[in-house]
Amino acid sequence: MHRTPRVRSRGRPDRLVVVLSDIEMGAGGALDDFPNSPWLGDVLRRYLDPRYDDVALDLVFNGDTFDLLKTSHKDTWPHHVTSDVAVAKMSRVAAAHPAFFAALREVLARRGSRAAVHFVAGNHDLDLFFPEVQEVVRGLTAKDERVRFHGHQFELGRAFFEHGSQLDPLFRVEVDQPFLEHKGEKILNLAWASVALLDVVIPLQPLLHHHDRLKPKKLVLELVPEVKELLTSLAWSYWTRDWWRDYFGAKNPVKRVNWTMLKEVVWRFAAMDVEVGTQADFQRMMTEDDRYDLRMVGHVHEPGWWSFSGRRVLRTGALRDEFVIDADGLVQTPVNKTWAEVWMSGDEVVRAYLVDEPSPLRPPGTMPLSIFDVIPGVRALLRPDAARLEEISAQEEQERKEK
Ligand SMILES: [Mn+2]
Repeated sequence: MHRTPRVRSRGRPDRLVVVLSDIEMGAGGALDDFPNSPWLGDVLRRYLDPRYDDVALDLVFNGDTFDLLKTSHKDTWPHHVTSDVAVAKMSRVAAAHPAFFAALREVLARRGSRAAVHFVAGNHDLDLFFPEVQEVVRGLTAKDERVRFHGHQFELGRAFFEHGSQLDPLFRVEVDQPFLEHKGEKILNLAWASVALLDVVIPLQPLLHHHDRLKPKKLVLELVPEVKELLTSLAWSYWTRDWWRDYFGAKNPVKRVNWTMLKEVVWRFAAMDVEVGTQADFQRMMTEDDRYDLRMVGHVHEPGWWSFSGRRVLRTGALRDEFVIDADGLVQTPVNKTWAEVWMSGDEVVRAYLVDEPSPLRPPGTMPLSIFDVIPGVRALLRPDAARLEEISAQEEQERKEK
């Protein structure tokens, strides 16, 4: 095909795309990883400033906006998520975050057709695939085409948006099959790792919710080894339940789950640095594919920037609350919040960058002052043979390596 040579130009921006990920709004209280939706509402309202008046505004919530995975339903964490269960969880989260929805309504009302809100599903809010859940969100924002649900990914011109969990082997789900049929009901097709988390780790939330917010993970486990012991023993007793392997064996014969994989999932919650398991090959993506000048991802809760010949991957950090502890575990420093601003002109990405801001403090009484307060609670749950189980699993791993 003959193509005319030309120089592609990037004109004056006519669109601002604001990208936020991993907000993980929960159902309120101490267990909620993001109790600051009034702060988020203020951030969103900044884009009502007159200096943005002559560009279109797109707010992109790039996955894990709502922490529906960790939101309980009737005091349990069901892994058969029907639309009724999903709607009930979504309604609980919405009730705890009126300021978020009020800000979206205000932005949409004041900007009219020159604003759009995009939701990408992440591994914590796959429930957004249910049309019934989308209706709940539309009911709180706008019941028109300005509020869009894109599933796992979407593109605006030469910019591509995805949460990032589909790049993570542990949390990848079937792209074309968000639902399963189970006993005549439509249920969410969760990744096996999510099911394992629901069964093993998430029920520990009342005890360990705050430790899930601490970084670096390895240091947390060195300082509070009882947590590692507890997770290992719970994972092991889960693993040795035969029905579990039967269930997943039948459902997914290709990807066999083994003990090491299960342990990785469980530890990732509290014991591993997320990067270890989830480093996607952004460099290769940019080298091999010239369709996009910008790819936006989130998911691993660590802001990042990769580039290759004018193409870029930007990774937004978590907006949910996280804390860095010092070497003695006595000082907790809130991690800054990062999101992205992308300026576009038609299909072209003109410029893109990360915004970095100090985190607001959690409301009084919603976090422990000391990370060591949990030790008696964790000890009470420890099985006496936990140390022995740790030995067995170390042995098993050794044998596997020698094979
Ligand atoms: Mn995620």
